[in-house]
Amino acid sequence: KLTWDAYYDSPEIYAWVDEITAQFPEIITTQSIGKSTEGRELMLMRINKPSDQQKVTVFLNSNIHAREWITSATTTWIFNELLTNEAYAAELDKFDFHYVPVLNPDGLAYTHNGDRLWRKTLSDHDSFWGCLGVDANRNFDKSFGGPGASSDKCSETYHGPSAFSEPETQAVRDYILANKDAIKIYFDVHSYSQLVLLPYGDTNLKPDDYADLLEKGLILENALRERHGTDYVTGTVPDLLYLASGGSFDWVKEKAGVKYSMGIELRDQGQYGFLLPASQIIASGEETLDGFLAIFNAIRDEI
Ligand code: 0X9
Ligand code: ZN
Ligand code: ZN
Repeated sequence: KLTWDAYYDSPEIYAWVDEITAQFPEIITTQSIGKSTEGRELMLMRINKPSDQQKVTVFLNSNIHAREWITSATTTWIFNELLTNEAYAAELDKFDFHYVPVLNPDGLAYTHNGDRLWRKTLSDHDSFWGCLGVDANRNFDKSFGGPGASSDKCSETYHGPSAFSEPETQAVRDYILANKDAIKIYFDVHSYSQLVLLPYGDTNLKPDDYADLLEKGLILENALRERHGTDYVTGTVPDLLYLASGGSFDWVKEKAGVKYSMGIELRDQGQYGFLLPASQIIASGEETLDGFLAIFNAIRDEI
């Protein structure tokens, strides 16, 4: 039972998915989009409420990086709230959601029972030193192996032996390519630093439609700040962090053609970092839901 006053591993998160799906069978369907290296299900929720209105489809994934526990905590809170709080009923008439709560369940399990600060997947690519895992957010086929990724199998940012070497990134690729005409918005949820991340990550060049992305990113930033005064900053990955090739939202924008393809780095700014107290989950959920609804509606108004 998720109570959002603690952090959970994928079995508890998937139990919540099953429970809420049973509660709203006419709105939610679930499907497996693949299996992780260790055989865990990569579960996707489709939230599709029958409605007369023109819907905009949003794809969102969290916990691509294992140690970023606040990401699945925040997104499960958000979808639980959207589904159970009547105040948001009208929002479900406007948006369909394709949601992967845990993209890296092997890594997440390892952060619960082995190394709390593990980031990568747990695939075995025959490292001489026995190092495991690939940084799934360096494994997408956009500037694969370029700046900000490592060829060292023991590195935290190891890009993998080839683009899409990981079953977790293959699953996202295949699902998005199969649904790319429907999907209008893609969000990759990370922590920490309180940033709205815009493409690209692999180059200092900005996309041609960067002004549109920046305008929407600022809408998210400002709506999020209103709830609890939490300060976020909006910009491209290299402007705010560093160059990072092979990232998910770069591939989704450039190769799948999803215009509004971006990321967010949730709380905090480094005081607790990845070890953010669970007492902040609900506030993170509240402010991030406000921000997401503001940006989703702004994009929908434009489409
Ligand atoms: O380095 C990353 O993958 C992300 N930061 S984190 O501290 N959560 O690891 C930034 C996202 C970069 N996104 C793309 N390059 N598309
Ligand atoms: Zn991350
Ligand atoms: Zn609050």
